[in-house]
Amino acid sequence: MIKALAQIWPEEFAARYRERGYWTDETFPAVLARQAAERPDAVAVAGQGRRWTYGELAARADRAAAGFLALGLRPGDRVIVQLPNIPEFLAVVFGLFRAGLIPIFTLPAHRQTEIVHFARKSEAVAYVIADRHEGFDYRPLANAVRAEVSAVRHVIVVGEAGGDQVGFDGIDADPAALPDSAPSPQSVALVQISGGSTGLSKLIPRTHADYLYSIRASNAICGITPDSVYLAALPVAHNFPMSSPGIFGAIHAGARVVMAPSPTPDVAFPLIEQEGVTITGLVPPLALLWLQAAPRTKADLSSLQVLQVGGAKFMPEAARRVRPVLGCTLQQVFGMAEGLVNYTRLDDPEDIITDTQGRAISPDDEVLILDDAGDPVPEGEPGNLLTRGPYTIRAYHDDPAANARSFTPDGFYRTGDVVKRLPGGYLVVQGRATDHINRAGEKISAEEIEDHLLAHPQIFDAAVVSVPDRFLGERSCAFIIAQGEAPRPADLKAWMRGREIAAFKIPDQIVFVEDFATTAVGKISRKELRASLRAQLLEQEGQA
Ligand code: OOB
Repeated sequence: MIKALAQIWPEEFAARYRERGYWTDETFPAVLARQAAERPDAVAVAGQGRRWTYGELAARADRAAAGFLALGLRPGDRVIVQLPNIPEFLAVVFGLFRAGLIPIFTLPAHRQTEIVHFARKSEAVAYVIADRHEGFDYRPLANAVRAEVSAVRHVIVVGEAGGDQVGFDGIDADPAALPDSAPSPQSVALVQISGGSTGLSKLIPRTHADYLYSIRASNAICGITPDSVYLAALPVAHNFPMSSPGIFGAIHAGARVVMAPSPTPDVAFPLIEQEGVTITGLVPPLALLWLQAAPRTKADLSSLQVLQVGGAKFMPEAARRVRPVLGCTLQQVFGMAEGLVNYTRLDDPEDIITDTQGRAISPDDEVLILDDAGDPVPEGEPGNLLTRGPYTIRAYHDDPAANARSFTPDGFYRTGDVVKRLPGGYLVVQGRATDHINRAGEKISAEEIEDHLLAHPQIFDAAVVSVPDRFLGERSCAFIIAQGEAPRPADLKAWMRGREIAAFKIPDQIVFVEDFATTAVGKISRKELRASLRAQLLEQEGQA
């Protein structure tokens, strides 16, 4: 029996969200169909030498939808999508939406271990890849995934297919045969993956109604109009460049998406000039690179009106340089794939824009800031952020243990972030209570990496911690107690790569220690152990 994918709010909440106009009857397939009817000749997406109008994108998506169904996929089936920033991303995903199939969004950096986990957990029956990207061939990866998870029956390749894989162009079928699909607005449209602080990433089912509400509201806050040009610089499978307002916001507004093959200034700056890009989103390390490169570029960046920065804390000193150096408005974005997104508003006073991470999208986003005992902290004091609202999930897919940890009995999501609230509801991120490493916006679970390390025959115990890093924001450091002879750090890193995991999860730093003895007496938790090791390291490095 396939486990149903659902996301359910108590009826009193659902009724309120519908009444207040947050949840409507709009669904993803209808979004593209509407734009294709209203502005068939406007450019929807450009990139890698391709330029498709709304009419063309919708036609491609419809043919793909018919093709997916012709392969034998059935509405409600889940499909792993692992694609880089290419125009086909939109054709594939809107094709899946049109056919009633549910995309599971994974990152180009993910490898066999992660994809197998997502495929099993989502019970996926198909897997869409690009043939190659940044020197990596995804076709052998797909074969390896299929060999491990036999339920994955089809591999669809954008580009050249290998063996029994099918080319995306080849699944092109006559859309006349497509059923008039009208998914229920409260059904699951897509699955995002969690950054995850304990163990493996969890699946985040998002409904048409909740996700589209966050997108429409984000468009209003970010000033997206049909004249906007959104540069997709971060990997578009991430919630931030996908929906805040991202590529889906642009499509919803009839604006243009420009797919950047790389977010670095040498690639992105010429694209800004060529396409007249008006808005883009970056993680802080990339924003720093842009600030460094902008004064020396020959490219004309004057079309850029808004630079969004989010995914990790953007320091006020850097934030203050955005307007003078890039000549555009900074927008800080503090969000999470589980839901809640905060934005500074474009017309906020400069100090709010530079010193806070914004305020929630919706008047019905409930934000609690609690101490460890669960009591509200005084205004302006740091505390644990919990939230509930019209686009924040109530549960992960098929994970009772994680749900018990991450949600309160009355449905609040425990974000794991420590924030303080300023007047007007503006939040300042102070840190976090959970053990993950936020490496340039990529979230890494300490526990997941420790589990990999413990599988090494020469490792007795391991603790992975985050360490402040001038460029990455945070880097990962693995403290290791060897069993017998210690492996060489370079060999250990190579061995970790052999575990077939995303490269960003390989520890940046490895420190061998004799034992984990701490000043604390008796048995301490993993969390306390990690905190103590981090403190020791910072003291040694003179950073404490
Ligand atoms: C975004 O989503 P995720 O799911 O990759 O990560 C969420 C976590 C937050 O809980 C927080 O710990 C951190 O990322 N975070 C920030 C931040 N934005 C996200 N920490 C400090 N300052 C910020 N501005 O990262 C995400 C999703 C939608 C929009 C933007 C970011």
